[in-house]
Amino acid sequence: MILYTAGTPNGRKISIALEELGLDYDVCWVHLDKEEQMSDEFLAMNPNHKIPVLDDDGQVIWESGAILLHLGERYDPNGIILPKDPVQRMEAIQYAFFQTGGIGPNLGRLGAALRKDGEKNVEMIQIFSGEVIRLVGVIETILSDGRQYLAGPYSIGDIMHFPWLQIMKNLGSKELLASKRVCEWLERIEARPAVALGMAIPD
Ligand SMILES: N[C@@H](CCC(=O)N[C@@H](CS)C(=O)NCC(=O)O)C(=O)O
Repeated sequence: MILYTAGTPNGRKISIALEELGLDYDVCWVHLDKEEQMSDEFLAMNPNHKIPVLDDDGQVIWESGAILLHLGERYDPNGIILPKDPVQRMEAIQYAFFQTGGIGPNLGRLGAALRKDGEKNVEMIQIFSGEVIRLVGVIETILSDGRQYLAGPYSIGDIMHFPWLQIMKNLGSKELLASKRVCEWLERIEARPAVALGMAIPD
């Protein structure tokens, strides 16, 4: 297996899952700052020019949620990242989709708006940060029934969200730090040895 990745939250979702499942894989670091994702070789794998991409013995998969689902369906007989119980399994998939339509694009665009050279677009920053804060509140509400992880047991739903929300925490987002259950949930995930290993890739 070859994981095409970079030191970003979307890439780290996949290295976390591969580490959780104890799978052997090679890492190919795609240097986004050098636009390697625009090379003909990379575009032949993913015409959407984004990491992560997984080449699993010739089967090429892109979109982090699809890759996690593939790993869970094919390599997770014990339900480490994709629960075996059908209801919990669908909840895990639900939270994975929730991330690709929620925290992923909104926090991604907020970061891009903040990093933009020159004059900042204050209105865009307000729109994206407002939505991110709202979504953190939704996760705080979901965790308020005492569940340890989003779908009940640990799952791809948590893996999809963790690297993104961990960045907010590390940047000292006051809204996130005020969300007690979200902070405790991040700490639970951070304590997993496979998460520490996956977060260290590809640096
Ligand atoms: N929806 C995609 C998002 C992937 C994505 O945004 N990847 C970024 C890095 S975190 C990227 O490769 N950007 C390079 C580019 O847009 O050219 C997924 O979940 O896999």
